[in-house]
Amino acid sequence: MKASAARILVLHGPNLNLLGTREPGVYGHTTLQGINEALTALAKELPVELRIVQSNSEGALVDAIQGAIADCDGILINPAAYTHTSVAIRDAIAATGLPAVEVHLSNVHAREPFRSHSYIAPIAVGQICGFGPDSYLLGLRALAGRLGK
Ligand code: CA2
Repeated sequence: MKASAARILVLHGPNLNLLGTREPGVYGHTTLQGINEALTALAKELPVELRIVQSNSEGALVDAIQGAIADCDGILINPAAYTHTSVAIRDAIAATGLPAVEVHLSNVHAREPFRSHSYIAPIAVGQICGFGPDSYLLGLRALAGRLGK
């Protein structure tokens, strides 16, 4: 019998809906839709199934993470600014018991000092940053590998 594909929740945090439309000097010209299309194409190849959510609200992100307990095998997350502030998102990911990979477009360690601290990294499988949209694709490959796909 053919094994079913791993299911991955992809989460984009606050302001990432603005990608490609504001501050291209920092975050590039690729839109969030472009990133999601690239992730969807890679997901077909691996193969894995994706559920993609973007929210500007911490509570909505926590709800989506809790929802993953029922029907996902892993989490790929760019928590955006909540990376540096949110114990709630960290606790929610830890509570799922699911492997999570943290990704960032920019190299958070080469920017303002406050961006070097992540509440998420200690409970993540790993952190990938600085490769622009490719951070997401590298993260998806890494997570799929961790899930045996
Ligand atoms: O580099 C990343 O992916 C970040 O997660 C992006 C966050 C930032 O707070 C993190 O330190 C690093 C900010 C996302 C804001 O996205 C925008 C996109 C276009 C215009 C304005 C903001």
